[in-house]
Amino acid sequence: MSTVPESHPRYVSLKLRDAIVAGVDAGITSIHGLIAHGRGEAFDYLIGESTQPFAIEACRAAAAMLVLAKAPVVSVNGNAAALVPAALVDLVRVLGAPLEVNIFHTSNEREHAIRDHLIAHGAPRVLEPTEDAQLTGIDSNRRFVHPEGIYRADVVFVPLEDGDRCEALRKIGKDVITVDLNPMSRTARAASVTIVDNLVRAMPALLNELGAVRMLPEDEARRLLDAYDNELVLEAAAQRVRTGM
Ligand code: PTJ
Repeated sequence: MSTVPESHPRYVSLKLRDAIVAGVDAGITSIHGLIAHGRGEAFDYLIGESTQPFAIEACRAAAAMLVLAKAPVVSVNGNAAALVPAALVDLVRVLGAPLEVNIFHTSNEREHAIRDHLIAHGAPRVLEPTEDAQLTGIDSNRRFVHPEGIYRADVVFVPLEDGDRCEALRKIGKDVITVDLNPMSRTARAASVTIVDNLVRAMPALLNELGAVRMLPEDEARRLLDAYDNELVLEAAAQRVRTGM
């Protein structure tokens, strides 16, 4: 681990790098995850490294979607597991939903390591991919899912998604909530709700909105979700990237 002093102006960003590097060292995060993180950093820098109103709006809609879901599931890859394991566990505890390990870069060892890491953080139930249930329209390792998780889910929360699977999940009728710092990515555009924010800030914001939305009557949560427009949110995020406003 680096010995970055707290007074360093890039302290938080450097600590996040440490977390991703530690994930790679622990066999949780793919080496490619370092590159993905760097892409995220660049966009985070452009949006001002803070949670913007368009992200809060998306978190509120995501909370409504999760509260209204019949069978929600939280899909976890190597980057998410390294950055926010405890918050992912908090989320599934509130929802009574399973966590499901689902990674792009094929590795059984890494799947088990992610599962064990989540369990060590208190996860009540962690599903792993199976060959019994496969998603259609996707060729990567991400097609292998669990019959009681992603396969039967109506809403999939999947931070740092890849565009292919997001599109495939939407095509088979599932709603997808993603967290992606790039508002122009294929995932961001294909998802039902896109939270354009760093995952480490998006998780507490989502949990906060979930606390409030859970208290609403069902029809109010539905109204909130119906009024949400992901295209407008992405437009606001893209404008922030382009202009800083
Ligand atoms: O563990 P695996 O095998 O499933 O691999 C996971 C990664 C993330 C390596 C894989 O899904 C991948 O290659 O992702 P991409 O296609 O590089 O996309 C990553 C997206 O996430 C990019 O649009 C980044 O801007 C964004 N991103 C990176 N870090 C963060 C982020 N978005 C939110 N919060 C972050 N911390």
